[in-house]
Amino acid sequence: MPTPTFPAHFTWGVATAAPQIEGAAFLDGKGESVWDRFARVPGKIHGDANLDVTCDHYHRYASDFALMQELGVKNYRLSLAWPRVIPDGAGTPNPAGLAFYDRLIDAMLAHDIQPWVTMFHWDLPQALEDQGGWRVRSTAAAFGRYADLIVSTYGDRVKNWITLNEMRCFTVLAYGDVIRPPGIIESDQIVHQTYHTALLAHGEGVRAVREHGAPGARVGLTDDAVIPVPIMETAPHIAAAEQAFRELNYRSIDPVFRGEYGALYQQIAGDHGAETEADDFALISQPTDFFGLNIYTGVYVRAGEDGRPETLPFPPSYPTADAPWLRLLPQAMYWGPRLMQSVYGVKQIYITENGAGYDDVPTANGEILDLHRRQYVRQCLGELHRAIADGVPVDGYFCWSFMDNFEWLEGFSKRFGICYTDYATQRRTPKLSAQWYAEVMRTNTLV
Ligand code: GBH
Repeated sequence: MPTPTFPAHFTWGVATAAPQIEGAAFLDGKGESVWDRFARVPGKIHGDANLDVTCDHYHRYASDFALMQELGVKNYRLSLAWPRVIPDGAGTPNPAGLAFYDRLIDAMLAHDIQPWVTMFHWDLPQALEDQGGWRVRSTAAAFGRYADLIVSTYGDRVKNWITLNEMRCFTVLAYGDVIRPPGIIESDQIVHQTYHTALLAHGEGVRAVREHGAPGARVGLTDDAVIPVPIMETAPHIAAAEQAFRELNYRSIDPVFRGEYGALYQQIAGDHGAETEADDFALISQPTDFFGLNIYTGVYVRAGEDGRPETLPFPPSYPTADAPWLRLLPQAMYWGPRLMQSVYGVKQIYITENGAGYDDVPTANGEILDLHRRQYVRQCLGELHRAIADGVPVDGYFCWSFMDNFEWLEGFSKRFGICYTDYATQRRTPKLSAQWYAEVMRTNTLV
């Protein structure tokens, strides 16, 4: 088989998020985020780690961009911290915070790196949480004003915008469980409401880019859709996977692409569904330019005897990365984009995250031979190439992550970087996977 070659102009990049790398959590006027607060509660985060310093990227961005440039990174997906820009989320902007992102974006461009900016990657200003957080519509309105500000300020240099990262993670998995901030379990109705507010915020983000973006500015949503992988690639199982795809993502993709909560939402939510207003779905379903998929894993699905999709449980010893949820299933990288195309007719897709978390340990001579990560990412890219060859419109791929960073509940115990972060010295060392990925980006082939 010839070495798989990606289309000319395929976008290769790396990804991070502000709360996971910046540190400087309370410097230069930055407001407290819900994660800054939550990390202070003993026992919530592995090793009681916090976000105060993380990778100290706030002070080290110049050398980080120099390293990216050395590796040949041309596209960088980052997020801006809402509480750095507007400390209480809704009031007066913070000039020092705005100036920081000004310097950051200029430095990126000086290193020939294009910014792909996520407006929100989970770090809600604590002051907004105290006023109801994602439970209340006013948070979507505040997000809209924040989006207006950042698009007006940086839109001359930022051409690609992502409104929100993974709505499920800061709504359903946050207000429906105690393990993520705010750490309070809410009723089903409120959980549905938090998701609805997130959808409204997405709509506000799209509106902001249309109103204030430079000509040619583009915007999309990044979702962590649950991806069904048919147990066999035969017609009945593929049909079951298509049906499962709709059902597993009943809360997210229908409103964005069809402008409605479908029948399944009504069926599942019953009387506990979100309270909606007449114009909500026009805002939520404004046309976007691309769809971002974060793909790490999937679920196996087959057609049951009645043809209905059946999601198969994983046997206990099914292989995973060093995170129990990250079951190694590279075909998700084929089926995720393909189902977005076949079920929702999406015309342009970017993989905005993919990678694997392992407990990397440097060898005696300081190398990090992360053969497991390299292997998984290579398999995933093979599946992505197969999707493109089948006509699925995938135009780019961002590896998660540029460097090891604050891995949420896992603190610093799980490493997802292709560069190793030594937290004691803040030294970054490209792992074997980074050396390999650099060659993939350079040659546009799956070397
Ligand atoms: C991404 O989410 C995040 O965008 C990124 O910030 C993070 O660093 C990266 O993953 C690696 O974790 O507790 O069993 O319900 C990936 C999707 C969804 C995976 C939530 C973990 C929780 C599993 N994540 N999921 S569980």
